Amino acid sequence: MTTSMTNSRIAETFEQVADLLEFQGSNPFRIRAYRNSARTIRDLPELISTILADKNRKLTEIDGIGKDLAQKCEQLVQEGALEQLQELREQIPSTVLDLLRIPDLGPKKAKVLYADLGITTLEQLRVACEEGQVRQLKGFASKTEQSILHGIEIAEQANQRIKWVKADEIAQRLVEHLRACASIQRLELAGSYRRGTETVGDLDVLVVSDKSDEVMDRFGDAPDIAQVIARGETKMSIRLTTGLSVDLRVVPKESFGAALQYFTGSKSHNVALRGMAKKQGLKINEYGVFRTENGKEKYVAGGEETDVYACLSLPLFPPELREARREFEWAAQDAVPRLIELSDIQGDLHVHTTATDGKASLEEMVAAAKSRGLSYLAITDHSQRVSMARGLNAERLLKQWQEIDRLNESLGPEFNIIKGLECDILESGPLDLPDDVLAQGDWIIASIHYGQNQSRQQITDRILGALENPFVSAIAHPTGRLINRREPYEVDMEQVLAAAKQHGKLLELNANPARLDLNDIHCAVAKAQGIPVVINTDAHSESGLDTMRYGVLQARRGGLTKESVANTRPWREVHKLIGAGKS
Ligand code: DGT
Ligand code: CA
Ligand code: CA
Ligand code: ZN
Repeated sequence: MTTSMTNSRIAETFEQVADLLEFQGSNPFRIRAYRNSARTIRDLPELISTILADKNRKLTEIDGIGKDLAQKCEQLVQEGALEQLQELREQIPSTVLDLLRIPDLGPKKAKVLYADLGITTLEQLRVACEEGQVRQLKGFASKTEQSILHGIEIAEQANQRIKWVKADEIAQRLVEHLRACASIQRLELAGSYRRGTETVGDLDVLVVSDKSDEVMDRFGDAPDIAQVIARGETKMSIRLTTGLSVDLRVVPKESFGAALQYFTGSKSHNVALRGMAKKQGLKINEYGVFRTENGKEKYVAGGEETDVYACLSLPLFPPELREARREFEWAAQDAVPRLIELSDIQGDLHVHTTATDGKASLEEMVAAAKSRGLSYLAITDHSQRVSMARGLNAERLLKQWQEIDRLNESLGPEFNIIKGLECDILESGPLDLPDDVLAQGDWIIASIHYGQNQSRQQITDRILGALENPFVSAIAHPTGRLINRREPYEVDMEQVLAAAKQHGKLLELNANPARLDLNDIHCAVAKAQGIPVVINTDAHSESGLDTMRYGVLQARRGGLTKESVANTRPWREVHKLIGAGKS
């Protein structure tokens, strides 16, 4: 029996069956039966699998579940899949399902498009709309063509996972909208968003209310809503015009903690947790923690997340660690790391100014750093190779460093401007400026901007070469990836980490929300090997300094503590740390 077959997965399966049947033009009563049962099952307070496991009970007791559907539930729970759905999928091209994701198109119209114009993909549909073929079909007006074209964009975007930062913007706006609803007693965002993953598939919102209708009305009126995907008693899903979908669940007070735990995930963390619960004779699901006594299930906890974990003698794990990686092992040793926080950061060691491609002057960047409570800032403009950004040659660089010396004198001891440089690692291997120049600075970070398509060996060798240079203190954005836009370049991170360790160098976690390299795994490895990570914004403007929090979030996912991050220390300690790498 597959325990992962939740009610919501059963419901989803029935909905897909209904969609496909409707697409085929099947009997409307049959289709409605699937849709109704999907709704019923989704909102059932008990798990279908629990009822099935009880010999004294039958699924057909549930209103709206006949013999046929009861049998299908059984098959789903036992085999994890439904034969009928697989058969339907074989009969209909899978891309046709993409058509169903277009807001307001629906299976009936999709069927006409397929039958009359042979359309099976979004791209074919776009062409047909643009050529005016669609308006000639029965039931389609030219206005529909316009809205289909718009809908195609939404459907295409719906395929994509969005960057965390974008999800954050949307989530904050949505929360603000929902907060205005007086019927909401508690509200929390769950899912991958809460765990701080690099990209987010959809948002999951959890609400406590005893007026779920009012909450759902408000939710259905969300800013930038494109479509209500489904609305039930306790669950509702919408799609926004950006293509992002948002799931809302309304739960009773006593289930809030359990639901928050469940819907925060990750799935694998939950699976592991359920296994542990079982061993202790407990059952844990989105409604609470239960113990069976005298054949009766007794609610033990569920109001608060802490209580749910406490039932299993576990600590309240920071959401960022809930990936079934090492958190349970740490908990067993009472060694869950105390994760780094934004307020631990004391300085930023990678920013640009108007001398190269920054938007603010040196003085403005310093003032902005001070106003954000930092006590040091390294100015690391680009070196000459980055001609697009008017990179600095030796002469301009040394002039900038003189100016920094002057400014530092006027600033007094509370704030340090660090003479830095982001020195390019040239395509052919060497650094962009000679050692005798680099030697005059305090903080040289090396990075790759050109020749990113070179072989793994070439790129790795370039970085290893930079790590051997006595004047280089860190490698900036070590993999060069841009999330959703550019893959990391080919680089052997194992070798890079080993060389950083050997030469006493630091590795940067770039806080730019599109970069975020090191990734969480790299961070964890760096920590395990004792390589200090430095979290930098790479700010090109004053507000760029505010991206530090994205870097801190990524660091937390990697299990980094205050101690494992270099720029949580005062500059003189960082200076000592890199001094070791220079000798
Ligand atoms: P996403 O949306 O793809 O970025 O990732 P999540 O983690 O937000 O996934 P989502 O939205 O599908 O579900 C939210 C959470 O709900 C997930 O992290 C764990 C929980 N969950 C959903 N479905 C299942 C399931 O079948 N089994 C278990 N154990 N947990 C589930
Ligand atoms: Ca999600
Ligand atoms: Ca979801
Ligand atoms: Zn930079």
